[in-house]
Amino acid sequence: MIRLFQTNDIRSVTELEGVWDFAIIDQESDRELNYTYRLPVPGCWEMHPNLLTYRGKGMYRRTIVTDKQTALRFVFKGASHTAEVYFDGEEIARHYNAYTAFSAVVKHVEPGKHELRVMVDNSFHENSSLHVPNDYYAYGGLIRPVVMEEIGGVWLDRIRCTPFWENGVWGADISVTVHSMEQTSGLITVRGELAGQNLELGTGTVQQGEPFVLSTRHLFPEAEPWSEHNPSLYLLKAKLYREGSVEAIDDLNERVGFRIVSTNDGKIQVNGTNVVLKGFNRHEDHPMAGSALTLPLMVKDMELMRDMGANCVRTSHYPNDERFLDLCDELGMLVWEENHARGLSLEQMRHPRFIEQCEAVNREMVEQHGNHPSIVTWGILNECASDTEEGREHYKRQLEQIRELDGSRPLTFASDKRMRELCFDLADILSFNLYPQWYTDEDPGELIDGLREWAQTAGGSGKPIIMSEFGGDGFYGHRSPTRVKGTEERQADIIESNLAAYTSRDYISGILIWQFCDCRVTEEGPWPMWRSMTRNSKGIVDEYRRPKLAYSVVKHYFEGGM
Ligand code: ADA
Repeated sequence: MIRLFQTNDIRSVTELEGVWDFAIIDQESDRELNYTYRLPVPGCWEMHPNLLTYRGKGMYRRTIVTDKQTALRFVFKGASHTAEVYFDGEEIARHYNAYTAFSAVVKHVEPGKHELRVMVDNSFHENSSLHVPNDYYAYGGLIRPVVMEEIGGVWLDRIRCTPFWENGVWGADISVTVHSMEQTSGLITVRGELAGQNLELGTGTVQQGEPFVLSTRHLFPEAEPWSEHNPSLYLLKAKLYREGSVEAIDDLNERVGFRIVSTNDGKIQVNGTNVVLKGFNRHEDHPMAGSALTLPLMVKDMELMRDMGANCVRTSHYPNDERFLDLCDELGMLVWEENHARGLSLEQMRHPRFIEQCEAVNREMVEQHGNHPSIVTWGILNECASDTEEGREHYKRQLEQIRELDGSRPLTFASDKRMRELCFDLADILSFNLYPQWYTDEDPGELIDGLREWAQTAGGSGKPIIMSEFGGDGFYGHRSPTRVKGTEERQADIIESNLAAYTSRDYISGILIWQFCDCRVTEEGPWPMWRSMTRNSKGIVDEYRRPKLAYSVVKHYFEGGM
């Protein structure tokens, strides 16, 4: 399934879901060995018994059949993590980063059979600055849907809809990006439909190769707002016409909601009402699926989080599958979505590709996910070198980039730097990753009171505060009256003392537990030495989603209201 709503009524769209041929690429010769495997797409190759820990390159292959001359656009929602795409042997796309989509167009496709091959690499190669050995697993494969679309000479690439509230009426800034592959420029018109209104989205002349953007502003007096408790969604339908023609030649649907997010007086507001985010950090990980969670598994995660009373999820530490974000939109789950970077040292941030790779993921994240009303904040660079002047330059540059791409959401980053933090003045929300009672013996309440006071003088005055990570390991089934570290009892104690402290402090606008479920970590680097069972076991449910003792503690505090 591509999305939880229909993305097109006119354009022919086929999900290339199925079992594809797969060959390991030999490290020495850099050529594919025999296609001995048949792997599911979407999927992670680690789910195959021979590839449980395979790190390297692999080639996916399948046949495409067309019965007419056409142009094809392939959309890869997620290839983990470096990809090259070949159509009939010709390279048509390259992409880095597992967690954002990319596409490629083949202009002339003759009727008949064609070969689509995708090289995927999950090795920590020298050009990879963000996928590095880490406290989560870098799986291999086509982990998200692959889509094939038939397009004409002119086509709609994307729609962006940014809602606003002005003089007591809802409105939206809508922009549509059109592409042309035709040699002659042509006049086109885009018309749309949203919230029961017909819209003129603009007219203009498109030129070959240059993306053409039409921007308009509309009011929707009848629109119902989207909120946590009443997540009203609307289909925004856009249709593309050639000048003088009554038949649309292409179309694109997006699903949007009317809501605004602000920060004021140390609080976060959705539609002007203060909200407290309570929920989880979540990795896309499951022993039976890797990072390619199926829709039922996503729904299960959502049900468990909601059962505990959560209203928020942080997509730690990368942009998530669109279908999960669609679910959040439908259920009124508030989302902190963040770019892809976890715990990079200054030295790692000096990687020659770091700036370019971060900028790409930031742009793709905002362009691809900007229409989800559930996303209330964008985050960047979890626990990177924000305590150095050089690191600060990166935070500044990236926050500016995202603000330019989307001025409608507050920005944040999760810091573990305590009083060494140098970047709080750059963000709209202050987010603290602290692990009192686990990595230290500190009292959670006293710790955050002290840091809050300090932050007022360090660029954070008047800004909302989120406890973005806290928790401790609890090994599922390891119970003992000693309550030593690692037991489920001790984990429940740690969660309890943290939640008691944070829920009783009015100035806290967000409480996000590390983490929802246990996750696999990489065997490379120091991780297996630091993480028993090569797993981060701070989940409130284990990797199979079995609740630990802390589950009922969380439910008690989150459901108790705050
Ligand atoms: C960090 C980090 C998480 C995880 C966590 C932990 O704060 O952001 O990815 O590594 O600590 O378990 O220690």
